[in-house]
Amino acid sequence: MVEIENKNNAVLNGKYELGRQLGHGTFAKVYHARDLKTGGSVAMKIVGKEKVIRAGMMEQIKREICVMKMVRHPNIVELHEVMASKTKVYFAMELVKGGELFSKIEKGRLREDVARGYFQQLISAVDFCHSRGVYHRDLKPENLLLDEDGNLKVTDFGLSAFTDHVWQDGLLHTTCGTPAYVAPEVIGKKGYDGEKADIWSCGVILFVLLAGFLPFHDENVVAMYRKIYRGDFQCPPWFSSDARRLITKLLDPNPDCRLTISKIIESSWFKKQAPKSAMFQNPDDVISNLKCNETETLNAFHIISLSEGFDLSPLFEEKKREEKQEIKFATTKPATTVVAKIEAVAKAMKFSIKKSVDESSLRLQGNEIGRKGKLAVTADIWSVAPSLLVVEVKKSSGDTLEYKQFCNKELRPALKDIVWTSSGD
Ligand code: ISQ
Repeated sequence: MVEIENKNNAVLNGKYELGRQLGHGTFAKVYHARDLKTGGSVAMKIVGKEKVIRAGMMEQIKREICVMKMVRHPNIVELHEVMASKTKVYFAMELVKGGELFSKIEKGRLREDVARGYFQQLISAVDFCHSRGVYHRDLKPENLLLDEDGNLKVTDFGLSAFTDHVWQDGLLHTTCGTPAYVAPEVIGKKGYDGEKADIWSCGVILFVLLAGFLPFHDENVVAMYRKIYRGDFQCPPWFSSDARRLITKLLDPNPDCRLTISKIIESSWFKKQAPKSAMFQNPDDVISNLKCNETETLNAFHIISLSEGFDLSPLFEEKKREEKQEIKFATTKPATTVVAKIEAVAKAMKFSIKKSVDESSLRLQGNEIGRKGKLAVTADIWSVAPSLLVVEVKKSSGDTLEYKQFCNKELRPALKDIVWTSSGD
């Protein structure tokens, strides 16, 4: 095999013509390549050989690569061929053209149904590989790609020895700077079960899809490790109770108590039908990114501010709240009263209503086609203290002006009586 040093149009093994670079990690680079015989395109991953020695793992990794060369699954990037020179290993893989799933998250968290669609595809891929004795051990955003139809494709299954985490000297080096997706027992290096470690990473991925930020984060890496070890994270208020329950069981620091794949598949959150839209890239999939201080659970400051009535958020949030066009208020009334009030408005306006099973979320949709299609509005209700609920109403589709009119003329007057104010006005 002739050594290739990143030269465009260089021919590899007389078979693949290398093109432009698609991406890179610290040790691996991925290039576009053309199969000279078929004319087809592939993604060529090139890894330096000296980086891949992982104590005691080589035989298993070789076996896993053999399996990956033989199997096909719609949510797994196909491994066509593995070649090696004296110093490098070359993986010819299916070319996936839709980019990384996580470039979507940079724009904002995903709607719960859209996140579910991706998570179902992720679990399908993970289950398929696990049932064949192949583990990923390094599931993270860079490994989740989208094809042209918006389907999820997991890459690097069975290639954990070729990733950026290198164990050569017995220590875990996370050269990409964050162990954010790595299970506590992997960090602890006590010897771990690849299946359980992958499930943990799936839990982190699901959290990020739904939240738009990491469950375990700290500027200080030691503090982040501590949070991972303790399973110390908080779900933001917009997570449904089913999603919360599932994530809490996935991010159990004790691998023996962590949910198995069959239990994930049985869970009520997972089982809900994925809508067609989950399969397509659609700007409505993304809920605008919120800054860190807004994404946290409400603090005393927020509650005091809410106690002044409609929409009086802390000063530093005022502009953003105006931009988001949301209604947010606190109420001491029970959730059934809030739901009944919102339902009454929807019925009077001939809007259709969909409620989550636990009635913590309502989606109202107008039946008239407005300037930007039908107006759809979501109301989320959650408890912040005993007998204190927060209600958040947002436009999910349609025209902003029509939404504002709906809020000001219909919704606000109907909710006025249940808004809690500390002054009692
Ligand atoms: C396939 N297609 C595009 C990019 C890729 C990156 C890594 C692995 C496989 C890939």
